[in-house]
Amino acid sequence: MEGLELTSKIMEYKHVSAFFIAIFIFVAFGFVVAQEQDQNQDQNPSSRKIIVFKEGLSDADEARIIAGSRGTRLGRLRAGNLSVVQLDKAGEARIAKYQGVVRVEDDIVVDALETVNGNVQKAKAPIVPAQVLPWGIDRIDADRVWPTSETGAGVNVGVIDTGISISHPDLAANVKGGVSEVWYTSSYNDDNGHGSHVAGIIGALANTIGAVGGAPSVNVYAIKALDRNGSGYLSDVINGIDWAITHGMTVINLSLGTDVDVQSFHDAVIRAKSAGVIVVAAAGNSGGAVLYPAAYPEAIAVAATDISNTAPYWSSRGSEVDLAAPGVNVYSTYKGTKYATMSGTSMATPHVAASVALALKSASDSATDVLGNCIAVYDTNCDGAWSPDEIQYKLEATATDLGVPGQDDVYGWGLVNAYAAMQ
Ligand SMILES: [Ca+2]
Ligand SMILES: [Ca+2]
Ligand SMILES: [Ca+2]
Repeated sequence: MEGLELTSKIMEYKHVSAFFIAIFIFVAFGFVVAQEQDQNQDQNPSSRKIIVFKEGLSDADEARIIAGSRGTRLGRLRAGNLSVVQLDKAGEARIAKYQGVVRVEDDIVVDALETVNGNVQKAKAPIVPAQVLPWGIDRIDADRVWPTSETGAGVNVGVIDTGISISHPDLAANVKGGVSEVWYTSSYNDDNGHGSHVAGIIGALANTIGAVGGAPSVNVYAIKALDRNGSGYLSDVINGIDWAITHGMTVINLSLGTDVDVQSFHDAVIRAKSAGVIVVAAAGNSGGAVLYPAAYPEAIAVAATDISNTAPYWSSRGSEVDLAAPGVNVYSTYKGTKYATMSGTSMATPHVAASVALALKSASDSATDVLGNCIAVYDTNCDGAWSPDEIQYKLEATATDLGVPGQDDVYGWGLVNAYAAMQ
């Protein structure tokens, strides 16, 4: 019995120590598990997704799918079947399995495309400089169009950007409206400067001060989709494109881009072109591949040139480049009442947008042969109106060829010429 008792005491002792060892292992293992979970959470943060629902899905069904994926809807886009939803990795996998979900895409960040060497006037007391003809406007021969009394009046150009200064004496009269798609403000006033610079290249006023745009009587609309740092969510840019479609824009200027190809972005550009909106976009400043949306075939992709008609090393290149335009040391309006000299394919793009605005006012070359067939070179359906394809072809056919003869990866069809496009 004693032996047994002893054994039992040893057993008891063993039990106790096993108990403590077990607790130790449990605690230690639990700590490791907790650490792993933390790491997983760091690796799988919840992120913004664009959810493309099936057309015609009810609000209740969409809400049920989002709730079932433990997501949070941050907003529904103007294209009603698109929503921005905050999801973690598990939710992302779950939502993609619903039959009512067509696609799950990243709500990536897109950037304004000015280069870093912008020379921004920082004068506190706004000086009012006498009007100069910026070299780029001179180079595309926009100034030769104005005496024919074509200055872009009545053409609506949407600038999808950081907003436009509503207080600028060289812009305000042409800014006819707009919208903010960014989360922190309902004002389309420019809190960065990039959008005002782009807007001025298109439509700064022909008066006695500052700069003058390529189409100085155009109607400019501020579609704010980029924030004060010049970046924005793709969902806001898509919303801006859809605003442009439903608010009568004829041209949209996209001096922004990303190297990520997102189907919903492409679809928005396709929607715009199908609605008759001419989409002009910056090729990019990497010197490498053309960015999106410029790389989409439905957009006019614009590369940059300098004062000696040479593309800077940073102007992106590829078969998608359609046209070149001045984009180095471009003087234009800026935030508040300022002016700035900036560089980038961001600056080249609005030179083309202005040329489009002028060319839209050119007369149709509609003509028929004796059999009644349309033989127009530009108005190829002889309907007396300009479609996006017709205008693009007209600008390309009348551009000044640069670089390798004919279309090339650096200059596309060449340097845009607004005056030649009017003939
Ligand atoms: Ca002016
Ligand atoms: Ca036509
Ligand atoms: Ca060429």
